[in-house]
Amino acid sequence: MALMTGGEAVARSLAAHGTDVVFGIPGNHNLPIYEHLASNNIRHFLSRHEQGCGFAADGFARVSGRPGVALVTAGPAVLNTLAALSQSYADSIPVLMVSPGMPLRHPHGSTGHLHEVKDQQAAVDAVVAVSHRVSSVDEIGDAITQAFADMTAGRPRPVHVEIPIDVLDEVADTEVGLPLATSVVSAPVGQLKRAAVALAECSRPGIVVGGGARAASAEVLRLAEKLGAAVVTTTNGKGIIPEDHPLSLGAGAHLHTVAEWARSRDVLIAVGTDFGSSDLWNGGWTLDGTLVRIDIDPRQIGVNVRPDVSLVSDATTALRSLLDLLGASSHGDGGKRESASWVSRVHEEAALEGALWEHEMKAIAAVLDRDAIVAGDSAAACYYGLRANLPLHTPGAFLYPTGSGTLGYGLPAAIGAKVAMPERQVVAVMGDGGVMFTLPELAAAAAEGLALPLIVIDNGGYGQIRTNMGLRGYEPLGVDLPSPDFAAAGRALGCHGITIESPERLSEELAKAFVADRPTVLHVREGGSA
Ligand SMILES: Cc1ncc(C[n+]2csc(CCOP(=O)(O)OP(=O)(O)O)c2C)c(N)n1
Repeated sequence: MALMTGGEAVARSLAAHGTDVVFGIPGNHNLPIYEHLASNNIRHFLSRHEQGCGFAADGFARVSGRPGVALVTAGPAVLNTLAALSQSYADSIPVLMVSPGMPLRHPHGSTGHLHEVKDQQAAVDAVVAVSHRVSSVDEIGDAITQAFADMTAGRPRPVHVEIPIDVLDEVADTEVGLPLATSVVSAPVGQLKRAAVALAECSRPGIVVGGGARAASAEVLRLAEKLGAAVVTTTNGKGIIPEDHPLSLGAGAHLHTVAEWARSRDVLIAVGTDFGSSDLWNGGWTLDGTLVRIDIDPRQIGVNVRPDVSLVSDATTALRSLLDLLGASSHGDGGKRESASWVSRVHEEAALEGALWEHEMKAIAAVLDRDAIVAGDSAAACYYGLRANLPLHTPGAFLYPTGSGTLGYGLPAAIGAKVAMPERQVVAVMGDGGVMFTLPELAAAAAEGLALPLIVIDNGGYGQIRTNMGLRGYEPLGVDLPSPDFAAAGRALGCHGITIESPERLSEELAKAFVADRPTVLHVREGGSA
């Protein structure tokens, strides 16, 4: 026990859980927490809008495997984080948002208190897994401990801890929240044996992995090689096996050839994926074989596609058990030959779909390290171009707003990733529409001297929406945006800024940007030059 304010209890409890950086913006109400960040060795990264704090915490979590923390003030600041938290919820990313709330005895309704919201906690609770409002200094440690347990045991999802502003300043004799040991969920042996028998007896196995398999890449690869099974990943699973591996079908789960491949499997094993339409947007898959599904969340395991064998389990644990049960048996060679023909057909379809961005993809690929991290946005260049055409080789290497499709994600998520992994290449790729949602975050990255390239692929507006209006026979409305000079905008915000006229130049400038003293905006006109 020790005497401390609520603000100090928050900072000390975060530090006790390994938090060494928070993405935040200070305001009058959260100052009692700010007072204790430095003394607890917590670095403060100053974002330029609270949505940027949320996205950066998300990017940090995706590449580090540790929860990202956003620290904002009450009211409008909290509301500004909601689209980002909702994105993290959709993609099962562990993000903790810590915020003040109205005083303990604040009545609902309108009293004119600074940053008052009718019901702040209910607003946040609508988009996160759990929002907890503490009512005393004593509760703070436990609330932070519980928040980390929620994010790290079971399905990771965003959580919120709200501390009333009077509690932040109150002094009490209390304890710091310490981490809880959380156990790993594993499937019953009987179910594992059923799955192993199906795999041992099949002749055309296949594997699909989603974000829930990020920590199990070694096991996924071992199983694929043992079975000779090709592996397709969802967008969030991109890179779980190296995409130049002969058994990798890449991340184009929506492609027609992939749906055909999936249908022709006599056993398909799905790990940590929801079969969501934001991945399978061409109408989903029809499966004729046996579906073995591994998911840590019992509420998820039957969603969209009903499994024949369901393994509610942590992915690594279930895959290790299956590998043990399969023992030395292997029917890899025939499978590898069959898989090879699918791999080339899938690559052909992906290349056709991404043809418009072919030169940019090649120019980017030419200068990427094997462990490079790419943050995309809800832009056609990302979902048609780089998702299935830019090979990435490590789990969590592709940051993308899959489920919620929130524009503006790419840049702040890349910032969070670069803060987590300063030694790795990180690049953001965004459309000219989406980049305007979070462009000010460039100033935050510049202030920290991050060597972060931002490639803006400019088609003069909301390209995909323009296309969809055309398909419906509408006159274009609200989709044509006069292109700003993005290179100049970058320079005005403290970055380097370059207008790119050719793919060769993109490779050259990107290579320089990866080692520059600050971020670099690379403005590319869709199809080649600006
Ligand atoms: C926050 C948010 N608002 C609106 C949309 C709807 N939307 C989806 S794609 C798109 C156009 C994006 O334009 P751009 O980033 O330039 O990419 P492009 O479609 O041109 O490739 C819009 C407005 C969205 N996904 N997210």
